[in-house]
Amino acid sequence: AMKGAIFDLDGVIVDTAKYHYLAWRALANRLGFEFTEADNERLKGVSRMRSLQILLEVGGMDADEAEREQMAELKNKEYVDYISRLESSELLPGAKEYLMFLRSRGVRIALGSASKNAAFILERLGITELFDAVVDGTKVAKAKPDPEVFLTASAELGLDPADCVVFEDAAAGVEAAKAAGCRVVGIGSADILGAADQVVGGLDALLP
Ligand code: G16
Ligand code: MG
Repeated sequence: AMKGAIFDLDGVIVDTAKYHYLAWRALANRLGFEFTEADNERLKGVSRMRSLQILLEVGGMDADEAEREQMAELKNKEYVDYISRLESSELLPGAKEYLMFLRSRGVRIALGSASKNAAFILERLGITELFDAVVDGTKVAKAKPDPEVFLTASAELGLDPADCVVFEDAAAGVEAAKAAGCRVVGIGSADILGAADQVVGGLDALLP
């Protein structure tokens, strides 16, 4: 039975991908090239510095460490401007309801996100109190598909990974969860999330 539930943030609880996209596109334009929504698909679930590396590849650009740090900081400033205006109406359908449903059943709940802005986003959405543990990009060293984020989240819940279910929208996240020994529910399309144990369109589909 499911004793713990570990949720990815972007694409599972809230659609912050559109704000990541706007901020990355602004950076690309400033650097003198286009960055499309199709290009942005490659950044989902991927860490900030790895995202920048992909973006620079798209633009056929090279940058040294110091320049990359500066670019990432610029992008993040713009992204934080967007998410400062985030409202609870932007929660994905069924997200808050499903978290509350699981809590009512005694399931322990963790966040397992790559984002360094996760705690701030949970605050903006007013759902911080629904989580027993928050594991995000500030706490883990190795990005998904490495299992670290989900192993840490299970440990913080005091549970065995085998007793935890992970909810993920990115292929790298599904891979990470399987590697951690968790069950995985993919959120999105089975074409991309075929490695998951089950795939649903959104958390609303899991409500009783
Ligand atoms: C999210 C997004 C990624 C983003 C990453 C890091 O991950 O899906 O696109 O690059 O966080 O975000 P930040 O720049 O805020 O640290 P997740 O794991 O919540 O899907
Ligand atoms: Mg995600």
